[in-house]
Amino acid sequence: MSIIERYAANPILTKDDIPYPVATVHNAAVTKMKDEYIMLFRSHKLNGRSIIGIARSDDGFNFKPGPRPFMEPVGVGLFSEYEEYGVEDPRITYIDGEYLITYSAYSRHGVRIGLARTNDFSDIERVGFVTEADHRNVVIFPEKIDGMYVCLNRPHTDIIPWSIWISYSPDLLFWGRSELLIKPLSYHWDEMKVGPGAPPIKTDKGWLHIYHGVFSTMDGSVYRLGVALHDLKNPAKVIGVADEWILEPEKEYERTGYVHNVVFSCGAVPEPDGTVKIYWGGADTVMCVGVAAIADLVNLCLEKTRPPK
Ligand code: BMA
Repeated sequence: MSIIERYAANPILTKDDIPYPVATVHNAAVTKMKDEYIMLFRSHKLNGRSIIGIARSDDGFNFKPGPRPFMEPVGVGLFSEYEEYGVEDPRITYIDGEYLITYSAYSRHGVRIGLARTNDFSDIERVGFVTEADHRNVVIFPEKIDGMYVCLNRPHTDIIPWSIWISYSPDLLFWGRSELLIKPLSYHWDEMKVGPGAPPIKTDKGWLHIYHGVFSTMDGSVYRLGVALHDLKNPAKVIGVADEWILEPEKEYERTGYVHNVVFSCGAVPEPDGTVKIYWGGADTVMCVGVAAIADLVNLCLEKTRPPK
């Protein structure tokens, strides 16, 4: 039996549900605003560049998309220069009464991370860029720790396999004190690269972090999901990284599509009953959801571990 139970009616959102022309619906951030689930999903437009749409749900499974895109590259100022090729893979963190949205901004200068904020998912304010080029997958912790904002991120480098780092900020704009926490492990399912997935979830045993890992095969790359647990007071301390993946492309909607053999998560919603709804893009084409017991994921990090780096 799988540690994540796939929702029987997956995929939960596809291009056919969207009232404007898109080729894909994937890699969505999901959060709860009062009793409503809000999903920000990535779509390829028909020119191959990405935008972000919004969908809402009462139960976390049945989502109704909004009539128009939520975020598109803006045409003015610094943002126009750095978002020219599209906005991708959002993450949402609710902290101090507002929702922070991090996203990958692509341009002729590479990929970097933009930060936006909203109180209500109708008005959105772009705050700034929080990295230079060659960073993706920034997830912000839902609490400040010792007065600092904390994030996990993933710089690109030719020197080592792409790894998960931690950084701190007093004001959300300036980030530093960076340290490498989790590296791909040779001859392992995540040996090619790892990257933060969903923003970390607070549990009594530590911060639970769902990440993605990539393995290269003769048939292309396979994207899977894994879990790690970070110390509550000092998240730079990795308590355990599970040796086994928690989800791999198995279903047709994960194995075939825009990019084959991909499950990629940007969001998970913990529920009061001790479960977590995990959202993932299938084959960069559709959105899917599954449910896991938080305790099972935590135990996997504690009981079957591999070295973090
Ligand atoms: C990564 C990113 C993700 C995508 C994945 C699989 O490099 O581009 O957005 O889901 O590849 O194609």
